[in-house]
Amino acid sequence: MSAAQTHTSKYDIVIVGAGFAGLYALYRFRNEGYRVKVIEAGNGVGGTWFWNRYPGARCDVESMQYSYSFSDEVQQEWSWSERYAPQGEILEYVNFVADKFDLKKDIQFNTRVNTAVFDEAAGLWEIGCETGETFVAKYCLMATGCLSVPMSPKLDGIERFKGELYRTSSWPDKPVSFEGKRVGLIGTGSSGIQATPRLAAAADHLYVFQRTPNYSIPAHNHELDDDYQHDWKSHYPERRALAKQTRNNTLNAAGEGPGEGLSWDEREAVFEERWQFGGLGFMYGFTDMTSSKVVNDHASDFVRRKIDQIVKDPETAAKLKPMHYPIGAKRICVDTDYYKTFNRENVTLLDVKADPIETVTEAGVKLASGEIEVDILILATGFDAMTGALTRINPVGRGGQTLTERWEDGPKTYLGMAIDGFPNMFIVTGPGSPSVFTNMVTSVEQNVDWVADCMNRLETEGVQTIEATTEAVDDWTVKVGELAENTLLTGLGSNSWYVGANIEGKPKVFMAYLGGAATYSDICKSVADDGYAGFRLVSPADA
Ligand code: N01
Repeated sequence: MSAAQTHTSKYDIVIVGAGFAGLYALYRFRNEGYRVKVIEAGNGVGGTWFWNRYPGARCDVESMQYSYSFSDEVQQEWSWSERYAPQGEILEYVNFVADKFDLKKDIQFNTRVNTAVFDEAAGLWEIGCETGETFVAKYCLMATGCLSVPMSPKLDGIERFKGELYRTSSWPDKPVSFEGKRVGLIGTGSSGIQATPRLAAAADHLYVFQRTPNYSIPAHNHELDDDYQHDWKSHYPERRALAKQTRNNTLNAAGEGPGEGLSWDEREAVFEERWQFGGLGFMYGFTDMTSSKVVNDHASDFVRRKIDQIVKDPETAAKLKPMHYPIGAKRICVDTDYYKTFNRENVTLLDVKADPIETVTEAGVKLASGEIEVDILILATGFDAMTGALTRINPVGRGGQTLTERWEDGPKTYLGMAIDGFPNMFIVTGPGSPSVFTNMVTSVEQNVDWVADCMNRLETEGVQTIEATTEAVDDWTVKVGELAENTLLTGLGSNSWYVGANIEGKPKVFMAYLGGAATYSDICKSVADDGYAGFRLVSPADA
């Protein structure tokens, strides 16, 4: 091992991850005068947008909103080309921000963090990397993302496959040619649904292996004209402020009332209007979309009827219709021409629940009914969501307790940001925060600002450690669970990554706070205003 590899460096804060969260945290903390280091596994910034380069990858939050608000200069200088930004443009955007503020000089790329140990005597975190390097800091900020660790699907024989094998979640940084090729795609979540039309257009034949059909709403994506952008840019401060008062940090014309008391025709009109407008806003038509079975059944049925109208072959349409879970219980998808793609001659939908995958062979995929030969196999099989990146590092806290021990029954946090037994460690948009139910960029800024304000106060007051109390963590976890229990997102529809159902052995716990982003932000603020209620602050004199 070289001298450089065994090197130990000391900082005020080590940030793990250089996605949207890590970059903003670096900007904010460095501006506050802290010595900061960001450690990133990839060879560039962007996190999820760095790795997920698959054909068709784009955001499902509108571009004018899925962007940083902390710098008006950035807001004014950057121009988005489409209503929903493609992956490549978001990657350009994060690089633009990183270069503008000269952030890359404090990021160590190509370095995967694999350990984090709290040294109780010194009151410091020791962050270990696969390179052998150790970074020591008073504070550790986990900006590791909610959907950053690909899950490994159980696919017998996958190592035998002799063709090209790709994962949407770690797509190569080079063009992949589909011309004249038979392509197999396993998985029909957001990634698979976005990739399908693009693959179908480029390949000789596309086989879509679907285990569970998903509800997908048209994006109605389009180019953004200058007037529209100008209008946003001249109203950014008030629009950002309004967005922060919503449940999901997004201005999406949320319906103000419940749908349950309305007539079928009245609800139908709202669904139709939202289908025509496109995007995730379909789920915000009524305040009881995910709590009223009547309203949810109607919305689910509405999408199924749309599938019947779009897909010409009734048998294919029947396979594409989600029948056994409420809309929203799995994250809904936003697509461009997904259902229509199944009208193409060169696309075959295979229902692998009815006709299961037995094994992957050298030449393709063997179903119970026979072998499908493909030249390229693509896994769009999802992530170990919300907790995967943290449990892989498996921080060791006070008394040698590991995170996986503390989270044996599922993730437990205070505000999604702190864990008892893990002093001076914060998570950005961790489990127990609204995170994936919101515009993530705004949620990231809110969490980072809260942590930065907290650290400033601790430093001013000479506090050595801050640690969530077990009582606060337990109470918050109960609250998160209760909010989810009052919806249709658990129980019947709980076969989703929201509850860890896609990972064998993972505790089945709903992992996001459903009280809404605005309420969450108010709670965070009052915790701080109350002198960090629910946290134990220790100064050298108390030790
Ligand atoms: O992953 P998923 P994803 N055999 O877990 C199937 C965000 N995102 O990468 O449902 C056969 O949703 C699995 O089947 P089933 C967004 O939050 C956002 O698509 O378990 N199939 C499912 O169909 C999203 O929700 C954007 O029965 C297998 C699929 O693989 C999240 O990331 C774009 C299988 C996995 O779907 C995850 O989306 C992309 C097996 N052995 C992603 N194992 C946008 O911004 C798994 N599957 C638009």
